[in-house]
Amino acid sequence: MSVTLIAALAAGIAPVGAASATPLAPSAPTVPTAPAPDMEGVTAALNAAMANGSPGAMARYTGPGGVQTQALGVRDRVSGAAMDTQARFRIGSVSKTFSSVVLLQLVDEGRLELDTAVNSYLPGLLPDDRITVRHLLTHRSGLADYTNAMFNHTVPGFEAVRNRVFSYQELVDLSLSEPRTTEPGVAYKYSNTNFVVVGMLIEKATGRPVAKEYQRRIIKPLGLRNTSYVHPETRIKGLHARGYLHPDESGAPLVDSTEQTVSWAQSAGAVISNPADLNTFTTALMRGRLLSPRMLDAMTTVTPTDTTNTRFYGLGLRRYDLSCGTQVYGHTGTVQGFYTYAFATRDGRRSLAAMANTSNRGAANTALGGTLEAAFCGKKPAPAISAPMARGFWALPAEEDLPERR
Ligand code: HEL
Repeated sequence: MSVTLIAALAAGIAPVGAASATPLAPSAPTVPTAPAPDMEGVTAALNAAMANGSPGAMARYTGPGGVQTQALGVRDRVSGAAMDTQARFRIGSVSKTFSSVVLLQLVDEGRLELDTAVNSYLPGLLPDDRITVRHLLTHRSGLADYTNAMFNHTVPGFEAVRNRVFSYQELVDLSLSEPRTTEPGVAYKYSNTNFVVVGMLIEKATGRPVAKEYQRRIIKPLGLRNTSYVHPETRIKGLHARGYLHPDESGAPLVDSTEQTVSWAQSAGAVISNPADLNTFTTALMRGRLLSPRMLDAMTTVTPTDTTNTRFYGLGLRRYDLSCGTQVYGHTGTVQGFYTYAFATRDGRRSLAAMANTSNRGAANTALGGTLEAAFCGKKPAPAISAPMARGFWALPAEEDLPERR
């Protein structure tokens, strides 16, 4: 239950506004001071996730003042073990950002091109030669998301696939058995199929499994000791949180969904990580440690995903515009038993990773999203907030991409 302030500065970042030996000349440019994180607000958001059905929740923030963490509730309902900010968990679609980084590195190496047809690399895979690599990364291919039908009925859908091992081709075939949702390039429509095809492209271009490419291009260079691509092994090794899935039927007991192959997602969602590694990943990404400036520009060039003008998507990357005007980049994840948020500011100076060990409970996910406002916008002076602002960004449902699953 304790808020831990770790004095060591995160990743060697100099504190903004720290005392300087030489006074600044009046004309010196001023560095805008980032608001201190509102850890009480973060704690309130985690408590709200728990009040909405999550057994536990946690967050880890890094910024100019150091690292601050909060862990509440339990990571194991049977043993009663407390939630732990070092625990590993399934990060779901935050994996898409990992896949996107690998693919964009391959573009930089001249092995793939963003505006080339997928079929020129994987002949005959898709029924439309107009679908490009960029359409996949921006969710504008029109390829149906086979997981909508797969998980239409939550627990039976999950139990039917939790131990299954799919080939990429089988997943693409599931998508192609459904009508396409849009003409290529015309509209944003989130689909796991896009990132399954991204995985196929990575394997085709490199001749190696995606697990190896994540390892050599991201995990090893950043020293992410708690991060791995795990498929089809079903266990989460080491210290981890157990995940608890809410059935659709109200009042039905939670289903322990920790062990699964995640074969239905693979390169769209099979990475396991922990908060510190997610902070390191999003920070490194924004600071240009993983991509060239050209590729990072491409990745962070976004279009809106809804009509609120606060949510955007780039290349395997979300941008959320918070109520204080701060923009944060990263991804969200929903995999049975786990909700995740992993975001950083564009300069990489501040980052937040938050997790609740439950899913199929939109209110818990929305509440967890409240950690972003608190962490990046800091404390809000009550009288200064207008009524619409006070209702806040996070009055919006968290699963805007998934209306059929609320
Ligand atoms: S959905 C999302 C999230 N993404 C997409 C991906 C991921 N996760 C999935 O596709 C999992 C779908 C089933 C999840 C399951 C539950 O809540 O555990 N729900 C049901 O079975 C409902 N019937 C767009 C939300 C993202 O944030 O990007 O992760």
